[in-house]
Amino acid sequence: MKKISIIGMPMDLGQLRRGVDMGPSAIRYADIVERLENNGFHVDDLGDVQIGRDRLETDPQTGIRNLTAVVKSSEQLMAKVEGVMKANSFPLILGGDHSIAIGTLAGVTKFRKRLGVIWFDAHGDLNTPETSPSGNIHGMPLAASIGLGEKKLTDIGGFTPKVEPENVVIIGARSLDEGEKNLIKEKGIKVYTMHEIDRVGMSSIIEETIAYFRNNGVDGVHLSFDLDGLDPLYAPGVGTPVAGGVTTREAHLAMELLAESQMITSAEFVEVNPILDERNKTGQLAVDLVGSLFGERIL
Ligand code: 4U7
Ligand code: MN
Ligand code: MN
Ligand code: MN
Repeated sequence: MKKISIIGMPMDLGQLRRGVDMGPSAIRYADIVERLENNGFHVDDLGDVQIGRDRLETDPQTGIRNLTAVVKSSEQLMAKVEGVMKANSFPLILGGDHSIAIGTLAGVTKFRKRLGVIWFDAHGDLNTPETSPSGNIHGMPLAASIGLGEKKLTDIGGFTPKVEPENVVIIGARSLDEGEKNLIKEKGIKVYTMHEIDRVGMSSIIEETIAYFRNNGVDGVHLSFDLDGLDPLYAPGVGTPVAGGVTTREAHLAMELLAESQMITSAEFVEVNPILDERNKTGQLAVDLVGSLFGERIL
């Protein structure tokens, strides 16, 4: 039987809104374990990574917030993910803000030479301390993972980069900072903005993404799913909502096609903030999408 290991990462240090540390609880409350068991998986919930609470630091040189605590917590997540990978189980990480992806990818890429990454998000998360308008690390994890920005973030686990820019596909983008736009062009990162989703449809985009990864010869694909990729109508419980996003059905279709491809080898669902949510709508949607990613079908 296929095994899935759930790791809760209740980190809120990558941004300024409290409450995203309750994301893992909200997702568990929506019965993620039962949902996956009903799909025929053996599920191990490994509990939460302990997060240091020293959140008041802003580096005067770089403007980065809570760097020390984020680095420490990311190393712990990396170690847990490594353990799961070693046991040949599927790592499913529940956030927490998107800064957790730095630790997830550090753990996953100890076992992958050429990892593909799908970054489902309204944002690019490609800021470096130089380009960041906020100093918030949750806007930097994709940059850090391709080796750009603060060394303490890029070098977690003792190696960098974790992922090559040509093996990254961003889906759902509609809020990119100037520095991020420049980086996307400079590094040739594949981005499907909302414009492309509207024009050609989600199914073509996922099919193209799958073909792109196959052609690149990746040895696994990580899905980093920021709930703010969805329109705030469907996912109101996020810290940085942007109007004009992906619909619930488009997101399900994406998950269903990825399930069919059997390409996804690790995943994380991030930025669920139950304090900002409406009766756990966003936590429930995360679990519904996990269901589709792991093979649930309407009929
Ligand atoms: B998330 C932002 F400036 N780009 O860097 C920044 F608009 O993980 C937002 O995608 C980042 O939710 C959003 O602070 C990070 C801002
Ligand atoms: Mn994000
Ligand atoms: Mn986002
Ligand atoms: Mn956000």
